[in-house]
Amino acid sequence: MYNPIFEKEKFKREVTNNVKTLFRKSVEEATPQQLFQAVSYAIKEVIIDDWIATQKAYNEQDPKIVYYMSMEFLMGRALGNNLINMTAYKEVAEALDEMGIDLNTIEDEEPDAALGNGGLGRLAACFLDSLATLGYAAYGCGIRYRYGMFKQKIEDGYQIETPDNWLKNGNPFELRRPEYAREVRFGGNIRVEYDEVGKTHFVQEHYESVRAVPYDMPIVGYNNHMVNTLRIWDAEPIVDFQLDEFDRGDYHKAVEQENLAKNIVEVLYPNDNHYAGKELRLKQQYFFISASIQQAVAKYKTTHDDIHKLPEKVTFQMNDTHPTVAVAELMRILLDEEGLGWNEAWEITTHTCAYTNHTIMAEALEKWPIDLFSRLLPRVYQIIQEIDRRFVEQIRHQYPGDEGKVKRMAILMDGQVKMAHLAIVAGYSVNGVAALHTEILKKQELRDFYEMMPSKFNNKTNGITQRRFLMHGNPLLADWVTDKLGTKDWITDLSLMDGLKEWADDGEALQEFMSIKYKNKERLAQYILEHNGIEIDPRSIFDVQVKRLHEYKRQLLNILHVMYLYNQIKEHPEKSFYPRTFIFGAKASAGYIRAKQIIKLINSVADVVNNDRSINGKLKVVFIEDYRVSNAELLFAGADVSEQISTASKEASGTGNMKFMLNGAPTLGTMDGANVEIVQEVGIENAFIFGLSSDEVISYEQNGGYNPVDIYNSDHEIRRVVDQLVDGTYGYGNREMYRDLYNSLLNTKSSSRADMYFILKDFRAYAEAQEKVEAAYRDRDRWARMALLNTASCGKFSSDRTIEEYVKDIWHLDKLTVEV
Ligand code: B1H
Repeated sequence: MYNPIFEKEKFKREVTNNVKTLFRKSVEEATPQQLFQAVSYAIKEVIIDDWIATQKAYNEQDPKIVYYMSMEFLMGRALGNNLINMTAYKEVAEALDEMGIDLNTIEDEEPDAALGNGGLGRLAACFLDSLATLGYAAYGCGIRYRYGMFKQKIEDGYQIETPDNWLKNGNPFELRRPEYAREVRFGGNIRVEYDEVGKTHFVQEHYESVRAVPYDMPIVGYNNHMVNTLRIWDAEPIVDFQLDEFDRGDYHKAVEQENLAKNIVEVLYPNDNHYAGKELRLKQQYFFISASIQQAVAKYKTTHDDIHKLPEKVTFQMNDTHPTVAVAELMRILLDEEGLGWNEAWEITTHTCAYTNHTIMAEALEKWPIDLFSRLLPRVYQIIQEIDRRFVEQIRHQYPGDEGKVKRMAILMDGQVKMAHLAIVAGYSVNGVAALHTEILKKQELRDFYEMMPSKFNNKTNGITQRRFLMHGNPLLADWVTDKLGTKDWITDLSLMDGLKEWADDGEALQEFMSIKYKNKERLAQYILEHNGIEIDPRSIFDVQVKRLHEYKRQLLNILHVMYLYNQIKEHPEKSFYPRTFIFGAKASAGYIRAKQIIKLINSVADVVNNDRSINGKLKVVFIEDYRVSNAELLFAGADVSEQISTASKEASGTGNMKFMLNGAPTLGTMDGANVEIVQEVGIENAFIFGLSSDEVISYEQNGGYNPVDIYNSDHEIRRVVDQLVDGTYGYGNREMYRDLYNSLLNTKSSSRADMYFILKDFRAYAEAQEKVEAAYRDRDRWARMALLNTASCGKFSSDRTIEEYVKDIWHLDKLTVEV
């Protein structure tokens, strides 16, 4: 216990006092929500001291800073995580217990900060945790959405979206920083002026602007007094003073500006792996980027006078293409505000910005229509035109006569601004997020760019933080690991997990390991009973697929297989069948109709199967409502099997796969994304791998697909399952309900290609892999060994390792120490 506030009695007094001053109540009278607030403010008190000390260390040690630019930070809840990282969790739980307060209940009062969709946003959150823990100076830069990822309700089997009013009760951990507000300008036109010495000036006029006001959230490092900052921007209208000179007194414009401010940060776009080409989305992007870059440059200038040396102290990491306008915004500031010439500005920019690619899904590629882009960001667009002009010249110089290259590589082409091309041309680093993904980028998607600038390309396999996903999510296993390793050092050095392999053949240790799993399964079963009203048996195999709903992730393959198993059980009641519980959790983007049909199908199958008494509860299907970071922690801890069954080549990395592995659930998956590396670490005998390889998928795709009808015709069990989509079995007699899903599998006319994601092609292999799961699970010792070896082999997948690689190969940051 390092801080006097956790002198138990003092802390208790603090909580009591907070309840009193905030709510005029006593602890006994306060609601759980009020207690959550009171406790959080008491914790924030302590954090603030370290936060100040960290800022002081920044000022004194002048480290290089990484600005992690991201439209998404999927933070989840802060209270428990902060306590873990302050190494005060158990002490605080104890102190509260003495006051008659249950910490778990209090934690459940905190809304998830769901400022992200899925893997990409959660990765950003894990990275911040690791940066602070490892002692690197970093800011997360993003948007303070008024509404985060929507809340999912399931009504009659259908997904219903309701707004996520996460700020309703206020956010005790955030700090409003109006002193750092910035102005961000949109639209209007650019007037060119020449001054007395003949220098050109670009003056934006008739623009609309908003005031960007930062809110800071503390990012507590583990046991090191380091507190970094997640800076998320809110928008406020500039009403009274700053209408530009042409528009002063224009009431209409004032109202418009007020609306702009209100709309811009209103809501997170709920699309995962899909680009929403909406004007408002582009406004969001420029809004937070302009504010963040202005801020970063201003901060640099308070202590440095040579702007040319910016890259020595500042680096901007662009989390996918969403923040790529940063490139042009930095150029604008250097050219127009710092008065630099093009070449020196370009030199600085191309040593400051770096880009991470997170997907090869074509529908996720950001391409903005030029007319929209140039209307909204006229000066930024001019700069991009010049970047493009020079780049095309370079292509022509390097590949004379090859206009194909120009067409494929230009930033501006066919009336569009291609954000990935801009990011690659201006970035000093381009990285993929798993080995296979990076290879596919180099050989396929970005091949031309790789050929032209090979040294920019590198891989950084994703990782996850063990502080949240083991220590907080699975305290029983965390304590067991500490006990077995004889040290807590794995908390900041996950490679030490390797030492658990020593116990892989120790009967007693295996039993302990499995009894912890069993307790976590009971905890999960309890959650499911409370939230779904479904009773599940913790002795059954918990087979879990939780992730965003997307066709390429193939939840449809999973549920079709459940339908197949159900047929088997009905037809062969005499055959022994190990009881199984299939657990799904997934949000579908609001406009993604087919994804929503799959959710409905899963719920229909659940309805039929769970209510069929003739199968004696051998099979249960559960759809977890509102899958999110907080309930994910329970799901990883309680899973036996980790479903990672994307069509090979489509999942750039996956990070859920790593969270399951850490918690001792073997992977049932394809050779896709980071699964490949998981198998490398744990050994193929400790995973269940099936299906087409990425090379096979890509080769089919290049030849126009494959014919699923052959499989449908030749495999009657598959045919039966597919037919059940349209024979009323799961449509409550309605044969049309799943017609579109049926067509998507078989009918070339329904979509571009029949069975685009090779579901029928991989079905048999998947069913066989599932049989192997069952066989392996029946052998309790074998399974325990396998599960333990998964936990023991997960060392590589800590985001600490990932961040150290970013630091060494890309960012070159200095380590900081915080003295208190
Ligand atoms: C990932 C996205 C994504 N890749 C566009 N791409 C979005 C793309 O709102 N948008 O426009 C939102 C998200 N998300 C995920 O990133 C990959 O699918 C995972 O495989 C990967 O693990 C994760 C982190 O790298």
